[in-house]
Amino acid sequence: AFLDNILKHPTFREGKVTVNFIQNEPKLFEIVEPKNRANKLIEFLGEVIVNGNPDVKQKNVNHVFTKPIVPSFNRTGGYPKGTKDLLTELGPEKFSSWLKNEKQVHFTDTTMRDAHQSLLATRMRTVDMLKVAEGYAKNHPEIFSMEVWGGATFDVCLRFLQENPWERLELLRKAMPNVLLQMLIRGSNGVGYTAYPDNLIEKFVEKSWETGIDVFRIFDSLNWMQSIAPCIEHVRTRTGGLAEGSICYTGDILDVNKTKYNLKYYVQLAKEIENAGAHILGVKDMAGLLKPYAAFELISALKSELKIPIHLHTHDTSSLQAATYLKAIEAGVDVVDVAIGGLSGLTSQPNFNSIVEMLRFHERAPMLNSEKLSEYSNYWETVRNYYYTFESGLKSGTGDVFKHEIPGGQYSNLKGQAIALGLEDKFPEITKMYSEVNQLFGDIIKVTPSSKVVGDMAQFMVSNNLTVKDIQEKGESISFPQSVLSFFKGDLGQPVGGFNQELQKTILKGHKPYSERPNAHLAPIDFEHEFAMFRNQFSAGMGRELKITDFLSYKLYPKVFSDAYQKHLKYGNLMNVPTKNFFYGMDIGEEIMVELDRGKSILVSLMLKGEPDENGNVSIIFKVNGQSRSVLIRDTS
Ligand code: 3PY
Ligand code: ZN
Repeated sequence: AFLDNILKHPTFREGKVTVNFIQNEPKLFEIVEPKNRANKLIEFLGEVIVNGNPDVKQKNVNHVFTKPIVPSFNRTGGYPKGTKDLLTELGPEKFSSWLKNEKQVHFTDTTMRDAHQSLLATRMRTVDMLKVAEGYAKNHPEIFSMEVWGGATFDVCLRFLQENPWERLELLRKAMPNVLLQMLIRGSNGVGYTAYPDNLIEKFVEKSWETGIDVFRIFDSLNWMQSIAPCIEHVRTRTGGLAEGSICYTGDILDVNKTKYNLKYYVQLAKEIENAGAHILGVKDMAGLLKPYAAFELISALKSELKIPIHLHTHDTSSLQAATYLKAIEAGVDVVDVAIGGLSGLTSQPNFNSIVEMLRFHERAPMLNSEKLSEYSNYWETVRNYYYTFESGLKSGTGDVFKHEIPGGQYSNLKGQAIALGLEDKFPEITKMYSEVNQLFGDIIKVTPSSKVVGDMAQFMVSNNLTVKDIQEKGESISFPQSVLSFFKGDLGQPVGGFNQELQKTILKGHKPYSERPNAHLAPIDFEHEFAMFRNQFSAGMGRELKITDFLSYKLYPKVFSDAYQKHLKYGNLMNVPTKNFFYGMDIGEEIMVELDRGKSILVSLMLKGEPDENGNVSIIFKVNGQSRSVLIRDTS
């Protein structure tokens, strides 16, 4: 193992060894006990069986799981040509013109990103996506794009699922080589909640493209061009993909009393995005506030003022948004975002299957196999059942969204947080406070991360029994949440119309705000040097050598990455553990097959679970490939 440490060491590999190498590198003497992967796996399963998965707050022991049926597809034949092939053939500029000239309306399927981010707190695991990815791409090559990455998925993969988000993307790319893969990127905030150095975002975009992303939906949480434009430029210069610069929609353009975000404002912003070099304009209605008649006006205006195609995104929180799509389609929208039936509706996107039916016999009807779409809806409906613990509890659409304006993706999280803090009964109060905070802040665009600031403030006020008046009158004596301080300092950029300056003073208490791009304050990354240090710090690897993409994960989420790394050392790769067992453990007598490495699977069954001994340790006996193995787990529950 010592020799192995030397051979794996970056200094050795780069041939830069000096006479003091061994003396100067104490890490070489750290001999990690080579723990067999099967042992690591049963250690993990034992832990979940005894103490539960810490991410699962409520487990229903009587929950019934049924096996999802994977729709049939041609396993041996090749992939029919799709939009990815077309992009390769035409390049981004010509592709954009092709899209604009299409008569039929096109679709982005958000099932593997926004749908579960909005309904199931982003917990969908790669293993459940991979079961249907190939078949879906073969059965539905007419789809414009599959949104599979970015937004909150990056963080959640590492933080809660013990998955490598880059590996997810790589595998999905392999399974769906013919259709465009799409991601959501928060401008200068990347896939995080704060600003990062420009060259980090640039490298991130480059590696995302190399790993599999074709369409980059770029937005800024305050609609700030200074954050959107550089990201469009990264896509144009570092990739061969499509830059979809996006406007975030809030308010109501039909309301003549609301003058801040009116039609003129959106058209102007859209033109700036087009001028910055976007290949497509995204209209990102993150809270589902774009009503049908407003959609007709907005899309008509954008279609006549812009040369690039328009891609509309919404959330069906109010249950009205199918009508919005109908009017947008009549107004000439080029692409709309939908989620497959079983994961659609409410805070997710409108129902793909139903929208296809809505358009049947219409002149812009898509060419899609609706029978097959139904089979996929059934698959996802059954899979969804495995994630019951992450459901938000929302049962019907709500017209209140037009008042509180909470983005779909935040709604389920906020509800979950309220439950965790024992504030469930105060949820209506929190949503009301959310809208009051928004007004107090000057009516800002609310989408990750600015929406988190408003949410944090609303929760803070409700839990401390504070009113807006209290903030205005006694704000000097209140210490505000960190995200609120940071926002008023300028860390997320500048809101439309600037900050409420009086409130800014009260909140910052003498700290000076700034109005330049937050990234301008951040030192660029020295990739060569820092990547070498990173490899040194995490020298045991993750069953493989660490790559530049791991380094990017680390730079975006240092603590989350370090924790995931530690867990990986302890438990190994958990990506292929079936979802039921990953979240809820195993039943006595249950037998599962887990792929440890490509092509290498083991059969694990749970034989016996003992009672805690006097030290609180529980003995668990498994059968692994027919041989008994036991683990001792401390009961900390
Ligand atoms: C995200 O930023 O993750 C979003 O989905 C915003 O709507
Ligand atoms: Zn969304």
